[in-house]
Amino acid sequence: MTLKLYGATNSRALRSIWCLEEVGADWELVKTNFMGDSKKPEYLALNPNGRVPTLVDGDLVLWESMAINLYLGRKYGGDLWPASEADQARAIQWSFWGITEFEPHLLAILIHRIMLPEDKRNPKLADAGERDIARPLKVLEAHLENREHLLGGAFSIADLNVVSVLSMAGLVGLDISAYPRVQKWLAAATSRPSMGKAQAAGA
Ligand SMILES: N[C@@H](CCC(=O)N[C@@H](CS)C(=O)NCC(=O)O)C(=O)O
Repeated sequence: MTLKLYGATNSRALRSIWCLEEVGADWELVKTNFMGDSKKPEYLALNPNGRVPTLVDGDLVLWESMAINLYLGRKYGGDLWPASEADQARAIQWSFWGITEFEPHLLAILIHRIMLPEDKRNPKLADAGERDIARPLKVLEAHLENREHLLGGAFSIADLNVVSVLSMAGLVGLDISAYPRVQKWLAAATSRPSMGKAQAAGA
């Protein structure tokens, strides 16, 4: 059965689009922009938050990008889903960490340096985001000291989920050159063919 993903590539839906491409699912994009389409009654019936993405897999309607990716990884991911319970728990840990420890800082920079009209921006919030993101970046840099991937051996759903958040760094012009291992890990993950396919999915 074809999975349906509602969203657009210029949104957090890209995370789940990337995951769908990485797991090689049979899926289709229901193009849904997050300004108008996501507020229409038919979409709100699927996702009352009025946000993207939303996944439909048969009877299952699922929102929240990380929940979608963990589901896709577990059900369709093959080796992308870690084999041991301990690594599965670590994958969940890293995924939550990405959206709680990284995402708010990146969003503060995005909103107050790029998205809002200049007279509505609060540069202090953007500067605070840039300052505070150093803490999780240091954690990641240290973690990658002896490993190429978050769980060690191979690229997993943990890498995909954290990279899918941190890749916003490029968009907001965040300089991460002080974290060379993070930079290398990010570049390797975002140059996977699945990411290229994901970005082209909205065309
Ligand atoms: N926590 C949600 C956030 C989703 C979200 O905020 N998506 C944005 C686009 S990046 C959206 O739909 N915004 C429309 C709105 O907030 O009304 C997730 O990760 O899926």
